[in-house]
Amino acid sequence: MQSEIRKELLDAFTNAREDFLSGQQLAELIGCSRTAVWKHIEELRKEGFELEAVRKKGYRIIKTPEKITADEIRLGLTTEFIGRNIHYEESVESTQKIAHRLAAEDVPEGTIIIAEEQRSGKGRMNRKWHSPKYTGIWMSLILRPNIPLTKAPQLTLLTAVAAVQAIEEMTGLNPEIKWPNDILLNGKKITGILTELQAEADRIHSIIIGIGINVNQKKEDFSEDIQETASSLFIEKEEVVSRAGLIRSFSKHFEKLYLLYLEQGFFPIKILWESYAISIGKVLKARTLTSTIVGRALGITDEGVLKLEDDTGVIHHIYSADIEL
Ligand code: BT5
Repeated sequence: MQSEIRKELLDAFTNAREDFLSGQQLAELIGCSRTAVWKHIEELRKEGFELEAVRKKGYRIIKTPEKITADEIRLGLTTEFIGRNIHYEESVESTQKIAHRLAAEDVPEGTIIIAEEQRSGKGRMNRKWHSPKYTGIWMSLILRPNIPLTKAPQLTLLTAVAAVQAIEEMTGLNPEIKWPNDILLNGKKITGILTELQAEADRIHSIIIGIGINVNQKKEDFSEDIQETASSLFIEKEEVVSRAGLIRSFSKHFEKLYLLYLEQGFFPIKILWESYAISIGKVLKARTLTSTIVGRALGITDEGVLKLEDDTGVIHHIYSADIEL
């Protein structure tokens, strides 16, 4: 956990943008002593921030560290509650596991758990999610919406829209969504989403959304089994992308969509989702736990369920499946 002074210091630098802030100004803004300001500035330097200090002008931040730190995410974060409380770890089994524990401890809605590496990252249905160190965004987000259990999958779709918008904003690339939870660039998977619940019979206590984004991996960073099917923003853009910047952008887009969803329901999200979806209109193969259905994707229902029309004209509603294009 960061101290309140540190949080306010980073907010002050965020608001000042490129301007210098003097020790005196910072002390007044934060309501602490100049010595305390100086002490926190030294700590930021130790974390890898570079600060320029100019006599009679003060300080400004000119470079942020390579590793993601909670402080770096906070510098420039414009949200009200998504990403405001950050739990950061160097190496974990899975951020979902920590999120489940924290959710039960009643941390604030919008808390994010981020790790530099996951030793056993989780996909859906007990599959593995590769999460090598310092290369991607491995993060879980805790939400507490007042919605019925059956609507929880809509939040997976909402998350996919937020992730696409953040990737577009940060890279100019145009990813596409494959129902329900894959984000692809040039047909290769760059992002996966895993939605889990803590719930009683008819009431959601928390929704834990896991998001994995391949950011700066090179081809050889992927294990052999996924080298042909996975990609990263670095591979597609041929430039290193700021992970902290991407987390901030995701948080901003997510918060906007989530508030819209709570106010107006799924419909506006559905329109956006369909505008990014690759699968609509195409013939797909959906493997569910019990059967395989081939059909043309007509779209999603207002609940977020995939509609497939088979060649006899029967429309199937797919709640959960793996899709082959
Ligand atoms: C997903 O599962 O796509 C959900 C992934 C969610 C990961 C996040 S990271 C933060 C949070 N903490 C966790 O422990 N998990 C969440 P699924 O649709 O089942 O896809 C899994 C399949 O994708 C695997 O079986 C591989 O084939 C492939 N895969 C694994 N790692 C990948 C990667 N880094 N990039 C692309 N494909 C990958």
